[in-house]
Amino acid sequence: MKVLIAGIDGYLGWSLARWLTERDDVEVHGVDGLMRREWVEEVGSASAVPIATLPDRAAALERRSGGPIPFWIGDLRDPGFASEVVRAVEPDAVVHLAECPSAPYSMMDPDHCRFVQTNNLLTTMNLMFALVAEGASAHMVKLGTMGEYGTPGVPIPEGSGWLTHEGETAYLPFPRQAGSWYHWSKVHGSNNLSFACRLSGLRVTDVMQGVVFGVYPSDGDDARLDTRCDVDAVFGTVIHRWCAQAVLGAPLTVYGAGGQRRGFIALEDSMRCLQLLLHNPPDAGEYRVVNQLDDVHRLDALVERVAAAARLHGLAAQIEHVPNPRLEEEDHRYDVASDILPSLGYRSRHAMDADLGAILGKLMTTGDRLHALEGVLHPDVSWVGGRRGRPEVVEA
Ligand code: USQ
Repeated sequence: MKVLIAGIDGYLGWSLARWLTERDDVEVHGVDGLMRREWVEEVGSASAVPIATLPDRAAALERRSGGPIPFWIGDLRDPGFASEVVRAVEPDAVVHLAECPSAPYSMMDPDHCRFVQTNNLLTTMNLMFALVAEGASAHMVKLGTMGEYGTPGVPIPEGSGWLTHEGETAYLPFPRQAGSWYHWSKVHGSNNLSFACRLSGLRVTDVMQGVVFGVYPSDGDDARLDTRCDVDAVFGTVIHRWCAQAVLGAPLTVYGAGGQRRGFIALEDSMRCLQLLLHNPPDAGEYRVVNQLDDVHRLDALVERVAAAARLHGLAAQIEHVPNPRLEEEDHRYDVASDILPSLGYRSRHAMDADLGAILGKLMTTGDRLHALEGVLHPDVSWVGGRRGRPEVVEA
């Protein structure tokens, strides 16, 4: 199988390139505009784990796997470029991870909202039309998000459900209630893909993924193979941030009351799921929605678990509730159906405490690099006020 990974330079994209070349008989090709590096730099941050350039990573992976990892560098917002790549690679599947993944980034101001939505919608649309032009036989695995559903207060089905209105019942897409401009960009992309399947016979798996955490298992031999790990308040996801705060001796920040519930999945399990979906494509014309998460955790319980793991590493982890910069419910129900992946044979293999230990261990080796990120850990993007900016340091 020939797989094109769009967004091969990102946290998930690079992990997937490694996973498929090291554990599967799959020919991996990649495309990336290297924008994630620029966005993170724009907010004054960097990956806490140092990462090599894409050519260096690919060279290291080629050496490891023995086969070439061809990649293209370019902007998938350009329809000509997207078509050129798809035409040249002739993939059996495209894993589309080439979107801006940050809710806070999209909430900074109207320009960042416009950027995130146009970027995410155009890359999806361009890949979609490129696949249709090539006959629509390739399978697109598109990364959506569990955040598309929001927290509706009733059980969340896998994409669609039986909905009753005025006494009549029909099987319909479940209403989406996203909580940031970024999460809405994913909803709009989902709608477009669902229509493209009906219209053009495209086959799509739209992955509603929970919050991913973890560092890629390191063999300790070639640091160029490492995947990124962001911990700042804009691009860092919550578990990575708490681990970084613990290592730095800063309080672990819980936004608001802490009764928020989210679905989480370990990086390796996320890779396992994507691999399984690639090997089990939907029929031509089918738009398949998959909820990809393992455990649902309440944040106030989860933070205790991260703090306990940190204490085992000799770190004095304190917990602090800070005013919530987001507009989100802080105590709610979260019952999510996730049946398709288990029906394909998926079983989670991760042990959360071991994964937390691995993240903490990795961050503890980063030394000055992590300390340099101390200033970008505190949330400075508010859902209602945009980017507040950090307080200026006044020289005496
Ligand atoms: N949170 C804290 N403290 C922090 C950071 C976050 O309490 O220091 C809280 C947030 O308020 C939120 C939860 O933790 O309730 C998750 O926040 P997050 O920043 O880890 O995740 P989120 O912004 O929802 O987005 C992340 C990824 C995104 C993916 C999504 C899956 O960045 O790409 O789509 O997780 S999900 O959350 O299921 O929608």
